[in-house]
Amino acid sequence: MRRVGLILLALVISLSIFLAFDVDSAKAGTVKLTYANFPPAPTFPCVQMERWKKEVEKRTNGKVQVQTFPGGTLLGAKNMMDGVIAGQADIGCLCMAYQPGRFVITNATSLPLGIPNSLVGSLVLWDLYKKYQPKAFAKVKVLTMFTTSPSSIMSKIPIKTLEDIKGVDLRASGGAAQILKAWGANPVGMPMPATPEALQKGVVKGLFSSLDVMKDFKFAELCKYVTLTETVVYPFAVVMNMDKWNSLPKDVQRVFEELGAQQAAWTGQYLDNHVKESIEWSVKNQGVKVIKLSAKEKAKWDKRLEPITNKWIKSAEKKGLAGKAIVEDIKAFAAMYSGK
Ligand code: 3IO
Repeated sequence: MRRVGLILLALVISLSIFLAFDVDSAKAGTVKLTYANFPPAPTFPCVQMERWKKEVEKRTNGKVQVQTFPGGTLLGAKNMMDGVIAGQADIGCLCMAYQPGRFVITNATSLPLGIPNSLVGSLVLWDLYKKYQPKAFAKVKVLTMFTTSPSSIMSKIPIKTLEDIKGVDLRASGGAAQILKAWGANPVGMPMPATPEALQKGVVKGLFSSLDVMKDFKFAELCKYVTLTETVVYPFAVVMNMDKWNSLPKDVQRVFEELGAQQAAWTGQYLDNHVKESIEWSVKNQGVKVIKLSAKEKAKWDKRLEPITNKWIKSAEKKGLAGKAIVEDIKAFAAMYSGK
């Protein structure tokens, strides 16, 4: 008799465990995703990540839950793409300028072609990606792309002329580094999160990037001068592990697809506004001086950039890419989105 009681008790316990699990998995159908990012949480790539997370959780009625990892806590600037391919994170945000040889087509957006702001840059980059479907992304699902606003020089010393910039160590990556070289600076390549220490230690005298970082990385505390060159953007991509993508329910895939262009536009608009705030804060709170090149000086700086695009076209065509068409498309898309 006692034995039967024990067996019954065991049955009841296993049944309730079974039911508890069942409730759990019914509430589930829940998809949990990890999203890795390389710079610190307050910077724009992470602000757009949080916006995407919120939007996805809302549009899927909580069916998808995204756990975000800012500050390189899951994957860093240079292993982002391979880490996502390997499944160390489900989703990752990367700056393509850090691997210029790997992302040749999309990095063409950092040629000096006159992209005027982050919104236009982001829409142009997304269209370029859609049109050319670069092989570099064959192993991942691309969720969105966006660019910074055009780069300017932030430095510890005032730079007003080509004589001033000659031989100066300035941090930049990818296409932006080529621009600095043409102006006669000495470009030093490293991802953005390594830059605060390089500035602190005096390894570089400044950097060449989008001006949001004056505030978000507090570079305004060290770099008291901005030379407003507003030349070339840095392109970014948000990629997802392909197996993970294929495992998603169709309705979730639809939400992600729909967000691709919308997220590019949102990020562009956010950054354009944020760059304005950052400059204002730098001038008002940090006493930063903003230097505008004289028209005569600007013409000299621009002239130095003229060979860059043709050189890029030749080298792209040697690799079997439609170099000229890519450049023409970037110019045409940029003109269209600028309302020209
Ligand atoms: C950038 C990268 C990480 C966080 C904020 C940022 N603002 C502009 C960039 C561009 C970039 O990747 C770079 O290295 O200049």
